[in-house]
Amino acid sequence: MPSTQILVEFASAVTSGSIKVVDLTQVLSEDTPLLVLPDPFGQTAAFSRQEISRYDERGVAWHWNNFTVGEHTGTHFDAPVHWVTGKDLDDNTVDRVPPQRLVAPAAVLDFSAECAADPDFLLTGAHVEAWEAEHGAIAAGSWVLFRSDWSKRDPHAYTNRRADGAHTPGPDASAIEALIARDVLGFGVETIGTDAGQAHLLDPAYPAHTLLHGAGKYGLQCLENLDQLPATGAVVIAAPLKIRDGSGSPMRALALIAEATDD
Ligand code: 23J
Ligand code: MN
Repeated sequence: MPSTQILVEFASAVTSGSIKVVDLTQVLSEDTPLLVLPDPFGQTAAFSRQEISRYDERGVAWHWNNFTVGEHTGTHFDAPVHWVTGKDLDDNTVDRVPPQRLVAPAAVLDFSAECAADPDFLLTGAHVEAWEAEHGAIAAGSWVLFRSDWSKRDPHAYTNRRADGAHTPGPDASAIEALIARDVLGFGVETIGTDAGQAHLLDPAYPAHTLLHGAGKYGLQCLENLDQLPATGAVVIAAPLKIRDGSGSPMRALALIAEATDD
């Protein structure tokens, strides 16, 4: 049974640094890379801000801004209502994610070497099984985070757009089916979408969005610092803004990890 002692120990471990807090969040700015969909589809808005005052006649002692941003710009959370397959599910919007689900364990699948060798690398169900053979079964209710090291790329190589669209790694349908079979909480990536850049060519098109959201699962995109996380044992805090009926939201995503000790 949990006792108050667990939280006392937890709080002192965070304070002392024996539990480390890793920031998984990109800086959100006018320079944040954007998903670009082909014509004639609508586009997500870049981050922009409008100054209200800066210690001046508009506000002598205070500085503040308004800002504009897409629900799916920068490090963000995808709710099931984002995709047509999740549109009729209960509690499918960001404001209705149960708060208990905003804190969850993470399995980190490192396929960065494969992604370096092939920008169109597709994670499959066989890759998920191979990872489990080494690290153990993925627990129900976990985030599955796909480490591609994409967040280490410069902005041009990050979006990796060519005439035929973006070339970035992602899962195929078999990988997402494996995760749904394990009843994961959702799937998180370093790239702009939970789907690969060429995922419109897969069957079904956009398998991560189509299958995950149809199963009531969540997505996380544009994560950073996954290379600082252990394969298992991290706890992720990923909390979207509580936008009424929102399909997604920029957020601050954090991971808690136990620092290695000598014992
Ligand atoms: C809309 C349409 C296609 C995609 C996306 C959004 C995303 O990646 C997203 O941010 O959810 S692939
Ligand atoms: Mn999204």
